[in-house]
Amino acid sequence: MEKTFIMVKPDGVQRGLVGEIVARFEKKGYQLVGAKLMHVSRDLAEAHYAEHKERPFFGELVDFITSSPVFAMVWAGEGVIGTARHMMGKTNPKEADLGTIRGDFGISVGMNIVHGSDSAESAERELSLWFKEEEVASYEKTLNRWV
Ligand code: RTP
Ligand code: MG
Repeated sequence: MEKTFIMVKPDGVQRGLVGEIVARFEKKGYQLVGAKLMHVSRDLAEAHYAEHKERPFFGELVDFITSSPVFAMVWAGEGVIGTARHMMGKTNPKEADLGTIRGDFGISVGMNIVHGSDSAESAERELSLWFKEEEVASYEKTLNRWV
């Protein structure tokens, strides 16, 4: 089953949006198979955002993601990587459609509430970075036949 890494960023946790975001993925029909509230080390933040190392906002991005706990999750289901990105909306909340997480709750690009893997390769890389094998559950979701 396809899996992706989704994270409620520090602004989302501080604003009490964890439940709202979990609910959106649950209601869509996806399956939660891993979750933890955690402080992010600088090493993990830098590894996670390695593709942006040369960008001018890299330092701020690492400062932000390590500033307060995040809620890291693994979601599973058909097409979950791409569909989760649609559900999150565009990177800049000012351009994100209403009805998406960033469009409904975000204002600035630096604090855009949620992260989601952007491809199968990113999902594989990020899941191995953030979750140990034993932290990801495998269980039958019997309602799967309805969605
Ligand atoms: P994310 O990785 O956090 O899910 O976001 P994304 O794929 O939609 O966007 P990405 O290009 O990977 O950028 C990562 C994060 O960097 C911050 N950013 N700031 N100041 C800026 O111009 C700028 N551009 C990007 C955003 O917080 C973005 O989520
Ligand atoms: Mg990204």
